[in-house]
Amino acid sequence: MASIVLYGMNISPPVRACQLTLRALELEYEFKEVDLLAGDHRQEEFLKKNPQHTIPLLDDDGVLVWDSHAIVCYLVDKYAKSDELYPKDLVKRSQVNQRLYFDASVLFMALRNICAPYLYNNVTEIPKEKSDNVRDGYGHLETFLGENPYVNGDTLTVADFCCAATASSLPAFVELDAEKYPRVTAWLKRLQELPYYEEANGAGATKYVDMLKGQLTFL
Ligand SMILES: N[C@@H](CCC(=O)N[C@@H](CS)C(=O)NCC(=O)O)C(=O)O
Repeated sequence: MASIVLYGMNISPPVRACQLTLRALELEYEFKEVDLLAGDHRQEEFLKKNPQHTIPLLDDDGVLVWDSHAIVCYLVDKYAKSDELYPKDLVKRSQVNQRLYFDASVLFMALRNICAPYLYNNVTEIPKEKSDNVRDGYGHLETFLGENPYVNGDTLTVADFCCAATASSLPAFVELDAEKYPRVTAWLKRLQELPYYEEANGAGATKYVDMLKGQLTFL
């Protein structure tokens, strides 16, 4: 049995960010399905491992880490042959961290604040400020990218994995307008060329968008 276990569901963007990182690092891992809709994450056995009852959860031979951003950094720090995906240099790391916290606190929250009320309480009417938050998120990414291929410049980092896992799911709510956000559109296309992208993120993102698109009314 693999010593690394990832708990999750592939429709979940933060789970997919971890899968992208695991695949980029060529790590073997076991995937344990946690069905949020069936309430698996509220079962005692899961709560003992993650009292915050969120996926993804990483169990690395007994070391429990949750929050995708903490997981991807842990994986690179522990297993990567180079620090390219999560630089050790203080200044470079601070910039990658900024994008990671942006995903955690702004981009992903724009998604979660629409998705969770629908999935758990069947809230289908979405106030304009919530879809505006998605547009703001795309706008910030567009600015961060500037003329660069990746969100932190010339080099692919874990911040790309986290932001892309979320950004590729947001069209469930607001279409990514290629004319308005050409850099975001080109960046996502660039990431799609990674050999492991489709399996680690693409398929789950498509499933997520298909599941939600057309279910909601935007006010
Ligand atoms: N900041 C967290 C967010 C995790 C999160 O909210 N995951 C959702 C699924 S996409 C979840 O587990 N929801 C169940 C719950 O919060 O009870 C991360 O990046 O891991």
